[in-house]
Amino acid sequence: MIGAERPTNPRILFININPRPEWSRDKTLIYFNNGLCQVMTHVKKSGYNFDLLDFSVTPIRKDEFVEHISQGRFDVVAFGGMVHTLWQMKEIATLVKLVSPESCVVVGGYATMLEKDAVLQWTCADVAIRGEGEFALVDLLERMKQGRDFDGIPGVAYKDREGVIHPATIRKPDLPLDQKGFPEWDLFDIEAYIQSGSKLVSHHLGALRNLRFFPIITTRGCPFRCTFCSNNPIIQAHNPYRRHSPAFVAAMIKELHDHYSINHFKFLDELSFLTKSDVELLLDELDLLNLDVTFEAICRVGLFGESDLALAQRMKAAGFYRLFYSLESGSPRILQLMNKQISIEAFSTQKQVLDAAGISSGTNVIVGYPTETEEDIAQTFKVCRENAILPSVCFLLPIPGSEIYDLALREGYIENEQKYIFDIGEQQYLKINMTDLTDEQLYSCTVNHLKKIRDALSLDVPDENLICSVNIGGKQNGKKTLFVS
Ligand code: B12
Ligand code: SF4
Repeated sequence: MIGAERPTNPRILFININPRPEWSRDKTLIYFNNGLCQVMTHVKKSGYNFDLLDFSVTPIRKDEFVEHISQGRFDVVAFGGMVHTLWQMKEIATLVKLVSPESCVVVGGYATMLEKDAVLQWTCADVAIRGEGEFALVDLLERMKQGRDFDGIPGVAYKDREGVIHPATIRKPDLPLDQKGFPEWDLFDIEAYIQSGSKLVSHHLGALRNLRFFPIITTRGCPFRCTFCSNNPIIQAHNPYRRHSPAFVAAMIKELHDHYSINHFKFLDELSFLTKSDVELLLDELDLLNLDVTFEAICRVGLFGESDLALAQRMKAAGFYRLFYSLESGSPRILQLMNKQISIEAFSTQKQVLDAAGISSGTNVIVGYPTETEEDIAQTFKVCRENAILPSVCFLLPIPGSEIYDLALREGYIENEQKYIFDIGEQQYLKINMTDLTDEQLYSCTVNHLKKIRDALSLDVPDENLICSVNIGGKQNGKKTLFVS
């Protein structure tokens, strides 16, 4: 409990939630949690010891979890997650407080960005760390050692012993990114992640070679404000778009290559490259490394114009295998409503330039934007068909923080926020239909368009995988389970 007498060396347990509990290292893919790893790295560097329960690598039964908590007598139990994992965070917090009421439950990650201290109101968590967690958590541990409360620690909202919530605004970044250093990847069972990821990526990319895949973070934030994305002005003010220096990224790649034999890197950024100069500067560093590795990264439509073939070819030579850039819609009207700030012509040009350079393209489209008609949807898939690309598809899902979420609230699509958020599910499921079309019309017209593209491209994708390329589990409104039985 906050304010209680504190031990000089808090016993700390980190939990890595598996965002898709139905996924496991054997069945599909588990994604390395770079954010939590970064936090744990800093806590370790600051002189603290801790345990880790990694539900992604080792799913456990509820009774095993309860036993672990009751035996461990932890002073701090810390975990993070997206809004989409709030239901799991709630369940864990409830169990921990039940078994070990004196433990301080600390939560972090995107879920804490919810307004009105929702994460503290709606769960048994004691502390919500809002924004980057590395330094905030260490500040909190220091206060605990001193037996003091958490007032005034930037980004730390908490409940006091009386249950009164002390709010906090989102913490500003503490250091220039490079100064945070590399995550200590082997605080986790990194080999389990490499094995699991490589299997899926090989499947998608068509057995490249003895592939060893790992995701890396090279930037934070995104400067754009698409209306469906949770990147809003408040988050952006505290999580401005920043990039690691090219030298840092290259050194990180070399470290992962030399120590863990990683040879395929996925940049898991919101936006890996904003400008051509970002690309060029990284390529200069990668040229110096001269490693036999491949990459996938994220950019936006419009990065490569007609005159940029040479740059794309240079990227290909450096190992860039695939670039993701989202079209989202083929209807100029809908693109404008989305504030996407791209053009369809630029999408086509970029696809052609990358094709010519031998770089594969991945794109996403969103179906179900307010006012969208069957004609708009047809336009979207026409653009995809003409550009010979089978898109991944999301149905518009109002995510807290986004303009679309506010609209969905205002227009009564979301009646009970708490219930909606705990059951939010994923964008591959049609949850809220904000168009004038019926659910059936939206769904069937999407699938029909996808079938046509698949057939035109002679792709071997079963009907049931056209929207969800892999089974993401957790069916809409289905029963969700956090622990294994
Ligand atoms: C990897 C990833 C995933 C992985 C999960 C990885 C994992 N093991 O958790 C997978 C592929 C499963 C995934 C799925 C989805 N994702 Co995702 N994902 C990401 C991605 C690309 C990278 C995350 C990352 O590593 N960031 C870098 C690290 C350094 O930042 P961070 O995680 O925020 O961590 C910092 C702080 O948040 C905090 N912190 C984090 N954890 C903790 C824990 C503690 C204890 C503390 C104190 C602090 C703390 O400190 C960290 C260091 O500064 C982000 C985009 C991005 N680049 O952030 C999207 C992102 C997080 N995902 C997003 C979305 C929308 C989804 C999906 C809903 C998409 C869909 N299919 O519908 C699903 C939901 C899945 C589910 N069932 O929950 C949104 C978040 C929405 C939100 N507001 O919550 C993001 C921001 C992308 C976006 N711009 O839309 N995702
Ligand atoms: S959708 Fe992509 S480009 Fe748009 S704000 Fe979100 S991260 Fe940035």
